[in-house]
Amino acid sequence: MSSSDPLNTLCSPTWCPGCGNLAIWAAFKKAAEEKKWDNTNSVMVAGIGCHGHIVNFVNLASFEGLHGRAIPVATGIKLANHKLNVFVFTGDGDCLGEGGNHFLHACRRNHDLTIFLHDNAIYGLTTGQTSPVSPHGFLSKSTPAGNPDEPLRPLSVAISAGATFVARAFAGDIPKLAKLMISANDHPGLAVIDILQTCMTFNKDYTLNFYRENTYELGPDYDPTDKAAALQKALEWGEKKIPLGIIYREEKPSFESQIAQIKEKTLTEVSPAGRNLKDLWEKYS
Ligand SMILES: Cc1ncc(C[n+]2csc(CCOP(=O)(O)OP(=O)(O)O)c2C)c(N)n1
Ligand code: SF4
Repeated sequence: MSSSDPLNTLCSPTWCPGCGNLAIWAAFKKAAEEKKWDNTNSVMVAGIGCHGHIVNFVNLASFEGLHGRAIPVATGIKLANHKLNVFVFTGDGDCLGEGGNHFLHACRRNHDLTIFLHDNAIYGLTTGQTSPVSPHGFLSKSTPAGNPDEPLRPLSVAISAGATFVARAFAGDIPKLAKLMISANDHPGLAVIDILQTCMTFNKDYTLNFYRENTYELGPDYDPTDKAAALQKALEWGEKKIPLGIIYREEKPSFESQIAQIKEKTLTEVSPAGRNLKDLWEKYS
């Protein structure tokens, strides 16, 4: 890595060689350089998992929450200072397993967050267990006889819950992913990108070749504003049937734009001077 790059930290990535997180990291830095996302305007929030290590390799203000709790931390930060770009880096286990309830309600409320779902269809950090998006029959440490569950299609959940920018990307195409990250962040409201990434070490089904052979780009004749068609697209999965690109897009007021108390100023700009919190403190302590 180049030491002249202000987004680099002093420590280098510790992900396994060939891990898809390396490509997501490179795409995010490319987008950040182009859009000048820095410590004056942006913050990263991550969950616990291999994906969450990204906060250690980008020189931006960050917070790594508990497993499954990246989204509630991010909504708190966004409400405290809605002028910040708040980026959420979450895993398929983090976002759809323990954090599933938070994902649903963040989509429903249309919080102005940019969510990057590092989707390797496995629990990487805990050394390879089946996740909510692993395929039926998937062999792993936690399902040695084959996964009995059907996989969740996260983008269909996002659309039906109320997210207003819903897209999928393949981590292997860094320039395209960086461009999509910028579009997602430009969108006012909840933006989520399902980023298909490899876990070279534990997921031997969803390999680079699998993604290369089975994904396709949505063409110019696809209309991402048609919700029923988008829902159908979001449910597509299979041989040569995994769509990439913006699947759904809708203009709708974000949660933050509707809150009267933060219309004029961010909460961080409101001085606490003159407010006596002693009585409140005593009542509840
Ligand atoms: C509250 C809590 N529950 C469970 C764990 C154990 N745990 C840590 S990472 C992880 C799964 C990670 O999978 P994913 O979110 O898909 O991220 P990846 O490692 O694949 O990037 C689990 C279950 C934990 N640390 N804390
Ligand atoms: S275990 Fe998988 S997801 Fe984690 S760093 Fe290694 S390759 Fe990447």
